[in-house]
Amino acid sequence: MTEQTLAIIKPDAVRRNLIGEIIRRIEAAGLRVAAARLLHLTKTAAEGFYAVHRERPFFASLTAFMSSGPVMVMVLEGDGAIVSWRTLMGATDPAKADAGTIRKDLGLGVEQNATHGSDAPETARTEIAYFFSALDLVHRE
Ligand code: 3AN
Repeated sequence: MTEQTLAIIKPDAVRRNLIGEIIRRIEAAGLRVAAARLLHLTKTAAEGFYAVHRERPFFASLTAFMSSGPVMVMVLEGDGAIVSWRTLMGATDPAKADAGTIRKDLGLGVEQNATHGSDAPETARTEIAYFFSALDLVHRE
């Protein structure tokens, strides 16, 4: 089933000039970029995005990191895009991620782990709407 998911190239990866390398992997896996934007989140915008993690001990540090430099937010589209993108990223902790995944190859640690991806259809809808309006999305064959 064709799905959409939200992907973020996090500040650690943008800082290391890895935007192209990450999009290369996305396209090589058969996922299509349906919308993309480079932006620098404010601390408040990062807190809004990660609101479900508000009570977690790493919330302050995570939102400070996510607002520390530009991020690239994207909508990815394709068959089973949510799981495909999470598989391509690998486990949250790069040390535990499978060989060949983005986080294993490019992640620096559990916080600076290069990318974000929605974990379920409902989350994907909410996260896409946080950054994009319907008019921003292109439909591709
Ligand atoms: P995922 O992004 O793999 O779905 P979540 O939802 O558990 O992982 O965590 C959201 C984000 O919070 C992660 N991408 C990671 O950057 C950060 N994070 C998770 N666990 C920790 C931790 N123990 N310390 C610091 N940051 C963390």
